[in-house]
Amino acid sequence: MVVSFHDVPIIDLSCNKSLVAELVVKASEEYGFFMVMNHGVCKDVIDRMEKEGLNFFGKPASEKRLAGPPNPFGYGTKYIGSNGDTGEVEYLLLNNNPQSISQTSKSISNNPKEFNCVVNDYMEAVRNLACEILELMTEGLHVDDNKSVLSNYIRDVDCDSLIRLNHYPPYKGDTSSAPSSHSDLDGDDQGCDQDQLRIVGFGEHSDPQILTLLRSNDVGGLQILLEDEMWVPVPPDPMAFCVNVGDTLQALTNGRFKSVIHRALVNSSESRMSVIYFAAAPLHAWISPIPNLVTPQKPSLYRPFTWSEYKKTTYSLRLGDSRLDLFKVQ
Ligand code: GA4
Repeated sequence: MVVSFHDVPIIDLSCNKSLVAELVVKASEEYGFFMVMNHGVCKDVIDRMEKEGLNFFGKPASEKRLAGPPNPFGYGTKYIGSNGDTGEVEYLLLNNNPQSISQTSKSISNNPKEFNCVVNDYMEAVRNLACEILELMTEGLHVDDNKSVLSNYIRDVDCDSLIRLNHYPPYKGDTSSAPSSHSDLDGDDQGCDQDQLRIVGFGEHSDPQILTLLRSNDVGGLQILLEDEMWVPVPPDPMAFCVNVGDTLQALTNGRFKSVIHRALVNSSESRMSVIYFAAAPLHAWISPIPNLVTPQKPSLYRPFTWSEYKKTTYSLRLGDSRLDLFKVQ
């Protein structure tokens, strides 16, 4: 079977802290993915961000194009990265620090000041949540007296984090041109609702950063790939955040956590919008495993690298390429 009903881990952050820390570690080891409930991010902050996204994507194409191209920030459609990847998606890539009213914000919103304020508030709230999750991970791994050993990377003022808004309009195109050559899309429809098409909105990949926090409206489409090559649909839940382990966290944990391969399929009747926060280290930061996770039995899997070096490699490759393998110790 290709796509299955399978429970993805859902963790209630309001439960007992040491239990939560254990669950977070277990999910990061087994799936590289989990959902969090009772996360403490204010509904108003989420709603304002969602509204800005809907306002923007609701504009005529000619107006949206004025906010592009997305290099490195701004509006893009269909083309993902610059090495030939495409998808049925339009998106906005936003800077970590939109304090100053950039040219991009001016072309995104009629009220760029308000837009920047909304993005700043969202960024701060999700950064705090990401720090809390990284600290739970350190606690659950029992590796370091300094509980901030991971969260310090993304708390740094120079961190290279970013926000991405993805919009998948209902797909009205020719579904007979579905990627039938992708054997993984050929299976039965289990796990997909009726409107879920086998058209790829955003192709399979892992995230290069440390941690990803994704929130979407109540339309499904996100799927994660399990180790046994099974695609598992993630149930849409606007109240939850989906958490992905990124490649950098896989390296920092010496391979103990797995960066999750995921993709997004499109829907025939409803549009899906997701807001994604990618928590990254500063460009100059060195990425090498937490010392306690390196032992004679488990020597370093990857050579040390800077985030800048990893990012450069990532952007020189295709979406679905496995880049971390290039950093393996021979
Ligand atoms: C995947 C995760 C983030 O969305 C992103 C993407 C980036 C882009 O869209 O420009 C990349 C992709 C992502 C990995 C490989 C390269 C770069 C597109 C692409 C083909 C913003 C990121 O950091 O890496």
